[in-house]
Amino acid sequence: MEETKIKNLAAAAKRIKTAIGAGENIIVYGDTDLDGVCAAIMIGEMIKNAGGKTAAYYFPDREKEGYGITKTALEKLARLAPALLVAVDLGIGNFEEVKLARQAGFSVIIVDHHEILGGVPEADIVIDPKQPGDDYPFKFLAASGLVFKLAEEFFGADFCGNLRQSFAEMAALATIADMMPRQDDNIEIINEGLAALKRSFRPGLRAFFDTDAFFENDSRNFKSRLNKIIAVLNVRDIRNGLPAAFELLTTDSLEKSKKLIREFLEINKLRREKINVAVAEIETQIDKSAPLIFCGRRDWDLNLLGTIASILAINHNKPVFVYKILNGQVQGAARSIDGVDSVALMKKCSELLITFGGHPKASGFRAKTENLEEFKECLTKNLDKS
Ligand SMILES: [Mn+2]
Repeated sequence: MEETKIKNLAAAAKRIKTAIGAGENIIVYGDTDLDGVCAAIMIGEMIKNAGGKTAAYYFPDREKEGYGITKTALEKLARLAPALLVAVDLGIGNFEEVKLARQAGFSVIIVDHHEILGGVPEADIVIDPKQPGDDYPFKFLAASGLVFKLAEEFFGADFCGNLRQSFAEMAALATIADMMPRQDDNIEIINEGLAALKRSFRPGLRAFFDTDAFFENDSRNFKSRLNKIIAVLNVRDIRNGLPAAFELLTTDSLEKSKKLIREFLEINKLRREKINVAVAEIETQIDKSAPLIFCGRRDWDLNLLGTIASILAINHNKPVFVYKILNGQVQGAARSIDGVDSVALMKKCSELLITFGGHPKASGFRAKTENLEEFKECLTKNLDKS
């Protein structure tokens, strides 16, 4: 019997090869978190290794344009159409934007691992193990894990040696950073990737081990070192349209890598201070009798909301919804606890939201400010029921 494969993996590999062969413009579109960045890098390296070229990388600035495939992005990328747009670690909730993209002349491949919201967008090819009709037994690969599987399909027997190692290390880092369950395929990816990471050829990773000061206060334990690397790579700053981690993981200069790492350590220190201030501020105002924590501010940094929510969810063992107030809208992050699926919960209140999506324990949303009170009530009411 033939082994069950992730749905559309073969179709996507073939479509990308066709695009390379025909010299089509290929755009790699990724989320700005480490999973999105690693997945995008792997797609780019896949194209390069097959003799092709990536016409553009695009990472939406969550602060300015929101999460996912955005209208702003499509306007900026329109000059490249017709083109193949490969979206990684996002897209599964972008019903309208995918339609617009195709009208504008883009072929769209979505490689995502987030929860399916009632259906999938009308893209040319959708890979998401959670979509209907996907019989692959393991459903919890990171987006980078999916791209690793796609690379296996794409390269076939040529996927070995240094090439395979350089993909495995990315997939492992992303799987850990995205906090995917350490089961089945993920264990294999993590084991293979971490072994590769220790002798990485990538200057951006080598530099961590070559920067004497980097691990100085940590134990020599590889796990704690790894967590420190991931914390640094998770710096979400976007410069010149590219996430900081993308710059580090793709540079060919060891010197530049070391300089970037020192910069990221500084940024991280400031981040941590801001997070502590925000958490302390929220904790003074928590209604202890409420089944959830729900609050927002205008001056919070959007990139920090997920971490703030995670800390609060752990400290108080309640689902947490925190948001930044923008103009007439809010953008927020949700973190949940065992037994409460934040995506399913928001689905029950979806008429009050502009958009939402993610994983049961880690998700995001956008809403009009005028609907916030009602959204909170709806969440509370449905939580009480469950
Ligand atoms: Mn992800």
